[in-house]
Amino acid sequence: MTQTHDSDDGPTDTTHSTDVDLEIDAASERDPLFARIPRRDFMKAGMAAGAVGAMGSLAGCTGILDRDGSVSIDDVDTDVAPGDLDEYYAFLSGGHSGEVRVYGVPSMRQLMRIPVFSKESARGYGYDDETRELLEESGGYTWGDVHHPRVSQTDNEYDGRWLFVNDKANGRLARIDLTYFETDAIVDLPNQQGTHGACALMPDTKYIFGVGEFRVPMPNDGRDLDDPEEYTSVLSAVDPETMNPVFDVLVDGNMDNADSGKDGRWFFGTCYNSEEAVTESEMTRSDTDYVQAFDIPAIEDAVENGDYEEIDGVPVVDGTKDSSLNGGDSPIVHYIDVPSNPHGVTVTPDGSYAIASGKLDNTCSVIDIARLDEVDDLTDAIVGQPELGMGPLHTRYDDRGHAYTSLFIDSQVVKWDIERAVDSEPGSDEAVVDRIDVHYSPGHLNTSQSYTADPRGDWLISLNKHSMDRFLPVGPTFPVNDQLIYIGDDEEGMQLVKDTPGHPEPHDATIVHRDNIEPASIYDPDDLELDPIGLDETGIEREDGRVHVKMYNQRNHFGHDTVTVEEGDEVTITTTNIESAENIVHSLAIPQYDINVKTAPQETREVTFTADKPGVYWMYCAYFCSALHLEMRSRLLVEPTED
Ligand code: RUQ
Ligand code: CUA
Ligand code: CA
Repeated sequence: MTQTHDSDDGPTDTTHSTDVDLEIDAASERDPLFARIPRRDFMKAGMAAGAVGAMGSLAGCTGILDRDGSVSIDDVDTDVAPGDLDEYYAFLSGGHSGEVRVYGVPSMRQLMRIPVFSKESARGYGYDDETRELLEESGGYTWGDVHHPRVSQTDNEYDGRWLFVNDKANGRLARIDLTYFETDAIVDLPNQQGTHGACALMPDTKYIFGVGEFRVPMPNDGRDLDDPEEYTSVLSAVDPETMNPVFDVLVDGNMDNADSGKDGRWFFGTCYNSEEAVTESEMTRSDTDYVQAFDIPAIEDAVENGDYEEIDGVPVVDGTKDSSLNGGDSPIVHYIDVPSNPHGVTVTPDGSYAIASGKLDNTCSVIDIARLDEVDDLTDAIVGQPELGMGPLHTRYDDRGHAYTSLFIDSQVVKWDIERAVDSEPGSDEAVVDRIDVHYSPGHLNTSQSYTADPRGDWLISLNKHSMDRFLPVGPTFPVNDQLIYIGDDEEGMQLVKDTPGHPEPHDATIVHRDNIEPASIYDPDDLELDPIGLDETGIEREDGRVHVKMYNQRNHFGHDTVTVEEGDEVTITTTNIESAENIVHSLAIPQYDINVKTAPQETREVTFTADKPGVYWMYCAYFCSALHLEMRSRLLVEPTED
């Protein structure tokens, strides 16, 4: 989604304007997407704003026209006092920074950053041998584009084991171990470029799915370069334990976002490029695109029966419309026509509906999952299509039957009643119960425990792409704005609680109750590959130009005061933090050798380098650990070779 705006535009607060035409003109100037929405939809948007304005005067409902974006938070206990802990973890994707960020909710304090696809010196990630190999063996790229963090579940409840994220840039999925809050596996999906959605099959995280957005030839080895009809897009299933690909499903069109049903059978994806086109104007030509509904057990049967072609080591099952596997009574992929270019799709907490957001259409489509087996015409499974506002992108849930949809163009979050949407006419806005302005242009939003069968319905984070006037200016690259909204009071309506500036660029978040996560505070050496180096196990071993330095580290020294090697030696240093007290982290930094390896208590890491620069190098601890932190240093002497 790109947006252009004139620098003197300022924020366009559409809900405060009474002149509908004016607000549309301002918005269409800012957003080329806007200009493409048919005029009738502009009128509908105007009408919708009017209708909600009227509703705002009803007793007990805070109208949007009263909102100025700085709602009083008197009634909401949002403060987490110094020394108090948050109730929730929020895992935010880091977009093209290649990392994941951990926030506390409701404080919105940033607690930790977890590097995934990019090196990060403070965590030593990409600097020790193991994490360097992880990055190298998964393609050797220096960055990734993380959009969608999903926490593993057992029985449709977050189980705190793993967090999975995608790399849209290089077609990868990664796994973060939530005991240690660190990346422990990355898989490069062989037949997929532009892995967008990252989701798991529920209720028990049987597979992780990479959702292939970019259509490319398969294999993408130089064939069919300019032959777009030969390009393909696949859904890739990965085993969460081994992180190995299990199967791919070839689809018509492409895939964008996705979500799982709750009972292990259905998996849903959106497709905005049913045109199978390569330009933006062609991709928006058709009036309809699809929601794809994958019947996972039927796909597993096809794999079992050998109904696949193996490409790049992965069984690829043909799920295109013309496939014989889609011919009979139980197709493996259902293609449900929905209005042009849908974006997000999520399944309601009770597993009844898959709700796809319209993006170019002002509605969401509510698909009754049980009807997929019953209807002849799949569009008959669409049982509701509420009019919500302009640019609906993503939808999440509370515990009271409401859905919350982000409106990119209207810069709002709209709250609506799911059953009321089913009961009302398609295109009516009767289901809307509340709207709130956000600042500005929300992509994703998320609510506490939203992907589970049991959302909490108290907090919502709106992840806004633009922040215009919300923060002190910091030059032409603006922070994004992650806003915290309290949704726990249906009478008062949604209340904006906090603005949180963010580094580019979170897309999505998963908000998990702290009871569902059990992080370790020191390492269990049994969980690590390397054997620890204890107090009596230091040593320097030398064999054929290879030097192995074994040393521990603790307050305030390393296991060797001096390490002497020869120019050209290949040196491996194994270092164990032998502290048993929590929170005492050390690092091994070696100047001019580009090394900074972190070790937390009971952690062992290894780093290998060629000692190609003769001289004296002060190996030191870069992690502030104690009063004698500065003194925690030893010499690496690299003796010049004699000619
Ligand atoms: S998708 S908001 Cu990955 Cu909506 Cu970005
Ligand atoms: Cu150890 Cu600073
Ligand atoms: Ca399209």
